[in-house]
Amino acid sequence: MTDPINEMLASALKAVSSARTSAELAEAETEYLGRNKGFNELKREIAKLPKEERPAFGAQINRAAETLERELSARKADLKSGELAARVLTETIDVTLPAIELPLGRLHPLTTTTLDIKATLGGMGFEFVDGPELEDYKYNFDVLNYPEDHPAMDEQNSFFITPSKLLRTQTTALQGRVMSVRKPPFRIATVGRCYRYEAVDATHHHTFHQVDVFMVDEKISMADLKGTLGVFARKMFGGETTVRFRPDFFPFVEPGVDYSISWKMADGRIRWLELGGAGLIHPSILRAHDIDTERYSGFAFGLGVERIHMLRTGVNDLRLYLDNDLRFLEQF
Ligand code: FA5
Repeated sequence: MTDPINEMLASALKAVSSARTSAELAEAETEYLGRNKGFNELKREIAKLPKEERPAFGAQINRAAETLERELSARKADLKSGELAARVLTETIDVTLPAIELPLGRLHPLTTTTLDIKATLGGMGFEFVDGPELEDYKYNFDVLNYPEDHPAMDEQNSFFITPSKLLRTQTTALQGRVMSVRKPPFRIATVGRCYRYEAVDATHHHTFHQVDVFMVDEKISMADLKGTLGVFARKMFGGETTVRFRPDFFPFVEPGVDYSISWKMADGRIRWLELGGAGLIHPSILRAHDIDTERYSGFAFGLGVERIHMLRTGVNDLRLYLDNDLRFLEQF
């Protein structure tokens, strides 16, 4: 009497042992263990058998299929390691070939300047807070005491997105945001991108970066402002730098000043270079945020990040920072 199960197992094992590649082995596996094929096809015969013979027949099929699976996986491992060894022999790498040189990136000069600013002011106890570049008119102008149509706004023609939303023209816009959620004392600094609708030239861009620094505490005076600016300037520009104030107007400070730093030129002469604006925070701004002006006062100063880098390195055109010309960027 023929034994279909053992016959199938015998031919399956033969196919397994004679398979010479993983692909041939996979074919044999499908042939004998695939759905509706080989042993699975044989299982359909169970239903045709007398009831009492069915369990034994089923069990025999399962045992045969298990035997085949064991052989298959052993042969699979054999073939794989053989194929790997063959690949290792045929695929050689010439390690003496020159490598493909990958260009190495570096930080943008404005990024390194920003990191320097952060390290310096952070070390002086200022906490960095970010404000949105798409700012509310309210924070950019209203709460900073700009009356509508005030001439001070002419210098800060803005890119409006809606009548009440604009690209911020100054990082000073953060002041109102901070004061609406914090109570003094606080020392805050922020640095980021600003935008103005400008006629672009070597010292003005439509897109540039500013730092703003402000603190509110008891008994803050112009002396604190000058002392803080002096420490900041010496850390950023060197040990002998001094700071000079001249009266200026910004609607959010009283008194307001612009400040310059002394710059020793190659021939030893001192030049004064203007850096930015500063002053004592206008009491009306503090009052608008329920800060008791009998007890608290504050200072604020702001400056351009590009200007800092230009002074330190002698770059004479700030448009270069946004040109993304590697010949410029690779110098830093
Ligand atoms: C202001 O923006 C005030 N918010 C500064 C301030 C802060 C005053 C706190 C008082 C208290 P001003 O418009 O001068 O001031 O700009 C400050 C600095 O930002 C400038 O000195 C300059 O370095 C830089 N800056 C302004 N506009 C541009 C521009 N279009 N392109 C490049 N840098 C600019």
